Amino acid sequence: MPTRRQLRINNLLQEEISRIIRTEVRDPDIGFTTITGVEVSADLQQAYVYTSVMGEEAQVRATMVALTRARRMIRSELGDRIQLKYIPELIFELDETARRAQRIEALISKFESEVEQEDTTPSNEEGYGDSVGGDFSATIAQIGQLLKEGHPTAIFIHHNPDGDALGSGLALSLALQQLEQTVPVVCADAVPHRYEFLPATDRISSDVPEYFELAVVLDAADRPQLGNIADELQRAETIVWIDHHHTSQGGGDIDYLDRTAAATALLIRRVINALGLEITTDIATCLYTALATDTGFFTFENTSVQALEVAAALVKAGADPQAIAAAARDQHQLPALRLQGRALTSIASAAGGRIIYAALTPGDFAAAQADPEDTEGIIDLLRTAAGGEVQVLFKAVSHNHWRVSLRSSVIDVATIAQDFGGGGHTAAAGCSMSGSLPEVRARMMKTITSVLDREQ
Ligand SMILES: [Mn+2]
Repeated sequence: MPTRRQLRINNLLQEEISRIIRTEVRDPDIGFTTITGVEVSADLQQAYVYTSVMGEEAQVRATMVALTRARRMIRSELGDRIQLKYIPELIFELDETARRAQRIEALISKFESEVEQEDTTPSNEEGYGDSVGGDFSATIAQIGQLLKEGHPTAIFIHHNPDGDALGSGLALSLALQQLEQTVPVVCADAVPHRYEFLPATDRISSDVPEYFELAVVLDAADRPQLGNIADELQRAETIVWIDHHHTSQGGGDIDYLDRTAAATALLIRRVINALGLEITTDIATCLYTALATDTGFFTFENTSVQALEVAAALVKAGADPQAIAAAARDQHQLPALRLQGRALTSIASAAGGRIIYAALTPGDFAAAQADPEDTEGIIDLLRTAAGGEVQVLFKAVSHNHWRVSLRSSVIDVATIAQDFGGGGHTAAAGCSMSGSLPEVRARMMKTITSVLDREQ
């Protein structure tokens, strides 16, 4: 496996060479070209530049010849742009695998767009990694390459896992099984009851494998979100980080962060498609569950046309919307229902009714015989209070420690959560706070009120 330094140089070279080919090399022989990866030798003397070219055989060959012709010019251009003592010799290699995958993806995309009659607007979710948030095709190809190499791999998802974390993790693990890889999904916390219907949940465990080389982190904005298994990540030789959170920092050797995507599942689907793997019924079920739960079953403001189009494609692939909603949304354990009752009893308002909040104390959890996972969905009940612009739920971790969930369709709650060391999305965020309930509540209300005042 390449060292981190090599990986970093590979990334840098890939980025710059792509840019130079796009903007500096003006050779009509060069067709539609994607640099899918760069591999620098251990002594940094040579770099293999894997290139995928769209088009017919003759066009591909002409492009490769033209690139080889241009390599001296590209190399000297690199010398001006990057800080390296020695710019490696460039060796352009045709990447047939990526080309095949691209062709498959193009076919799938064409098929889907025909079926769905989406014509004039280029669909962002259907293409080979293209997206509203930017062009990720090179990153996706690089991740695909790494996954194909078959290193012992572990998938890490965030603690207190939701439908997107679980569905994305299981979908990727199930897809890699088609490459004869057995990849566990590690999570600090257990699978909530409502997600036990998902296929292959026996792959999820809090036991981090003794040995793994590659770690794929999903749906987590930063390392602390992994909970008490975060430190285990250091044992990986290479980390791939895939996430869609607004506040996502990444932190992998390769980061694939599309902050415009409705769910991490959309990114995973692109990776699976790029690998040319099949979206089986089980994989479709996982991805649909992830997408549905992260969009509030297609009612939140992140419910884009793309999200709905992908949902339709997943239903075609075998996902059952009715069964998934019945299991993941409409089933509640009694402790969760009791906890909802307690939260609703505590409901109050501030800032003239613009802030709606509720709290669950350690006593509430004990009386309801409920766990932290039973709080899921309670914040959405608060959102049904008429006149509310911001919703806040305080959930006791202990007497002096609180997890705070924030929602708003009026102000950016991610920024507020960040003020308290948390994060999330503009409309949905969370943080942790220490102190007695009256203390943390007063601090939070003061912050939100000042933001609301500024809005006016
Ligand atoms: Mn998510």
